[in-house]
Amino acid sequence: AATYDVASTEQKWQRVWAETEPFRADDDSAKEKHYALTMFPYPSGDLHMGHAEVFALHDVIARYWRFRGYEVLNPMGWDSFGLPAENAAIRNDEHPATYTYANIETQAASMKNYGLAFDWSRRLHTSDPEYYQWTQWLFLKFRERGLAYRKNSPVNWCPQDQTVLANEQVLADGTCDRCGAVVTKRDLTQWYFKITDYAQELLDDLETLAPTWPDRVITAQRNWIGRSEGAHVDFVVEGREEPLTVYTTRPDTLFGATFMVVAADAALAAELVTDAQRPAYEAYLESVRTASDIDRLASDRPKTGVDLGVTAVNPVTGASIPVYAADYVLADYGTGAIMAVPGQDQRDWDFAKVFGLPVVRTVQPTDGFEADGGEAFTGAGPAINSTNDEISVDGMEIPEAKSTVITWLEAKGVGRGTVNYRLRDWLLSRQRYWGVPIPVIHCPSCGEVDVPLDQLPVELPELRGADLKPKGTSPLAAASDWVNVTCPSCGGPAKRDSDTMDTFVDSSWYFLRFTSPGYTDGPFDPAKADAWMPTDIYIGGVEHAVLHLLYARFFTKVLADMGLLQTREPFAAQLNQGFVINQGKKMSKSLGNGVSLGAQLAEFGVDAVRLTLIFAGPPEDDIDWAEMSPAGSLRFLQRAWRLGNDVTSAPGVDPATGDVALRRVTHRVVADAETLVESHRFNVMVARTMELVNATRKAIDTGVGGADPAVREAVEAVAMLLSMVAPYVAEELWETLGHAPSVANAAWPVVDPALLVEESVTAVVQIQGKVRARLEVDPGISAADLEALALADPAVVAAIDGREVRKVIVREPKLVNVVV
Ligand code: ANZ
Ligand code: ZN
Repeated sequence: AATYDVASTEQKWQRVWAETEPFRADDDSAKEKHYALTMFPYPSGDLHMGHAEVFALHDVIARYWRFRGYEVLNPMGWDSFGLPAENAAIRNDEHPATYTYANIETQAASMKNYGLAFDWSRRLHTSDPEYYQWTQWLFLKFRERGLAYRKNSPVNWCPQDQTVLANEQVLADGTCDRCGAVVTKRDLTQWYFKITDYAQELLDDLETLAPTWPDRVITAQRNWIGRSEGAHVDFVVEGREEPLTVYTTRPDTLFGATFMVVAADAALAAELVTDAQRPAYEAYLESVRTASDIDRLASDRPKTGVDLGVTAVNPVTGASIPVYAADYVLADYGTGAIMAVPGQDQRDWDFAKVFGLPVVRTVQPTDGFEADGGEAFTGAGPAINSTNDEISVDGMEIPEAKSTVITWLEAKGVGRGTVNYRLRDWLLSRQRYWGVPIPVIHCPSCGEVDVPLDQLPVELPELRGADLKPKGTSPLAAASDWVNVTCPSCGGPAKRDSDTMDTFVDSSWYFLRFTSPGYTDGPFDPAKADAWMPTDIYIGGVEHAVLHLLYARFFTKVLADMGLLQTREPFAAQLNQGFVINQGKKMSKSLGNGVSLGAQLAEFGVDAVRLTLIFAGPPEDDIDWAEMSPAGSLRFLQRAWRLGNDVTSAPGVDPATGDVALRRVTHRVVADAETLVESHRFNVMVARTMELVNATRKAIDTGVGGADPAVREAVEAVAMLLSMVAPYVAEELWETLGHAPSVANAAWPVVDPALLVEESVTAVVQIQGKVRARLEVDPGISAADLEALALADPAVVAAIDGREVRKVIVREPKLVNVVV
C-alpha cells in the first residue's frame, strides 16, 4: 500500500506554516474571542514527554475553537528566571543567561517541529529586561498600595540552595520543593506581598470557579487558605503591661487553660523570658531552629519546651498559670502563642504530662472518660467545670459555649471573636542571582526608597565569571559598581537592594502581557486585556494547585483593584493533565526508565506521537508509554492519508447528491466531535474519527466508490478532525483533496440535523415480561401507533392466544409491555 514519507512531510509543512503564520491572533477581529493558555515552561533542557502530552492536549483545544469561528489567542513564552536554570548553570560552569537562552532556542525549535498552533509573534521571556521592567513596575505599584513590605521574621531556609523559600515551596514532608533538602528556619529581613489582605476574596471566589476547575485544585486552595473562626483572648502577664494575646478556635475551653505556650522562635518568647531562665531558653532555641514546621507540628513527636519563668492570669478562673516556650507552637500562625488546654487538645495533653502540669476537663464525653486516665477528649459534648461568679457555660454544647464565652470576653474587653487564616504573606525575596532585581534603594537617611519608575528596568548586572554558588547573601551584594548608587531622594550614598524576586512573581502576570506584547505604557494594555481575559482554558500540571495558581489569582485581583483589569479571576476553566510514565513508574534517572521524546519523534514522527498521547485515555489519566503503540498510530495515519488518493470527485460538488448512509456517519461523527472536544474527551473524539475512516474505506472499496461526493465529504471531515491531533498528515490529506493550505483555515462542516436522525429503532414487545417480538419502527412514532403496531404483530397475536389484554404499557419508541 502507498505510504507518505513522514520526515519530508514534516519539513514541508513547517516551511509553509513559518511563511503563512496561520495562527496569528487579530486583536481587532470582530469574531468572538477565545484565549487558550497552557503553562509556559522553564527552559531547563529540551522538551520531554510531559511537555509533549500537555502541548498535544492544548493544541486540540486551540485548533478546535479556531475551526468554530473564534478568534483564538494561543501564545507561548518562557518562565526563564529561577533556581533550576541557575543551579544547572553552576553545575555546567556557564552563565545562567547562556544556559537559559540556549535552552529557549532548543525548546522553541522543538515546539515548531511539534506542529503547535502558537502565535509566535507574542513570544516572551520573563528574563528579558523588556518584560521584567514591568515586573519591577508592578512591585512598586504593589508597594504604593501597601501590598509589598519588608519585615524581619523567622523564615523557611533551604540550606542547600542557600535561599529563603515561601511556605508554598516547602513540601508536606518539610523539604525544599526544588532540591529536597530539609528546610530549616532563619531570622531574616525579607520582602513580602500582602496576599493575606485577599484571603477572604481568594476563598470566596473559589465558589465561582468550582464548576470549571478540577476539584482537587479547589480543595487544595481552600485548605491552603485555611479559614478558621475563633477568638483572640488577652491574658494578663504578671509584672508586664502588655497582655499576652492568643488565638484559639476553642474559646469554650477557656476554663481548662492551665498554662500557656509561646513559639520558642517568636520575638515574644525572647522578650518574656526572665534572666534566670534565659540560658535554658537560648539553648533550647538553638535546637528548635533545625526542625521543620512539619516535624514541629507532628502530634506523635515527643514534646519539648522550656519554662520562661513568668506567669499569666486565666481571665475566667483567675488562676496564675505558667508560660512556656515550645516548638509545637509556630511563630507565624495566629499570634504565635496559645492558651494550652490539655483536657481537650492532645498536644497540650502530651506537653502537660512531660512537664507535670494540671489538667482540667471542660467537655463531658457521652461514654465518660477512659478508666486509665486516658488522653485529651477532642470530641463534642456538654461543657463542664466552666462556671465563675459572672459566667457559666456548663451544660452548653460547644457552639453555644463558644459564642457565650466570646460575648463575655468582648463585654470585659479582654478578647474578641476573630477569623483566622492559615495563609501567610508571600515571601518574595531570594538571595540568588538569576531573578528580577528588587527596585528599591536603601539609604542610611531616607530608608527604603523606590527606584523612580522612569529609571526602570533596574537591569541585572552580567557578573560574567563571578561565583554564583549560593552563599546565603545575594551575589548582587558583591557587585559594588551595581550596588552603590546615590539615593534618588537625598542624593547621598546608598545601596541597591541586592535580593531578587521569586520567579513566581514573574509568572503571576505573563498571561496579561500576551494580550499586548511590546506595549510600552504599562505591563499590558488594559483594553486588550479586557478583550481577551479571562483565559477560556488553562492547561497545566496539578503541582501548581496552590503556588502559581493562587499567586496569579492574587495578582489579578490587585490589578483589578488598581483599575487595570475588569476581571477578578484570571482563568475561567482549567485542565490538569496526568503524567506520562513508563512501565508503571514515574520516569526517573535513577530508574533508568526515561523515554526520550526526541527519539520517539524521530522513529514514529510527530503526528503518531501526538495521536498516541491523545488517544491514550482521558487527559487527566496517567499514560504508561510502555503500553502504547506509536507504530499502530502511524499505521492508522497512513490509512487515513490513503483515503485522499481514492477520492475521485472534484471539490465543490454538492454532497447532498451522495450516499446517504456514509453521510449519516460523517455528520454524526462531526456532531459528536463538537461535544467531545468541548468536554475534553479528546480520546473519544479520536476513536470516532477512526470509525469514520473505516466507514469511508468501506464505502470506497465495497460500496459507492471513490467518485461519490459523500466520500469526498467524509475525507474532508477526516482531514479537519485529524488536524487537531496530527496536523502534518492532515495538511497533506487536505492538499491531496485539491485544497490550498492550510487545513486550519478550512470551514468546519455544518452538521445537517436531518442526517442525525436515526432511520429506525428497534422496539421490543414483551408479554408478561417475556420478549415476544422485535419491530423496526420510526424513531418519532407515537405511543398509539406503536401500541397498534405491536398488538397487530402475528407473533404477539399468537402469544396472547385469545386471552384478555388487561394493560399495555408503551415507552415509545423502544418498548411495549403487554399484561394479559
Ligand atoms: C485552645 C484549644 C483548645 C485549641 C482545644 C484547640 C483545641 P486551626 O484550627 O488550625 O486554626 N494554635 C493557635 N496558634 C497556634 C500556633 N501558632 N501554633 C500551633 N498551634 C496554634 O488551629 C487553631 C488552634 O491551634 C488554636 O485553638 C490553638 O489551640 C492552636 F481543645 O486553643 B486552640
Ligand atoms: Zn536618601
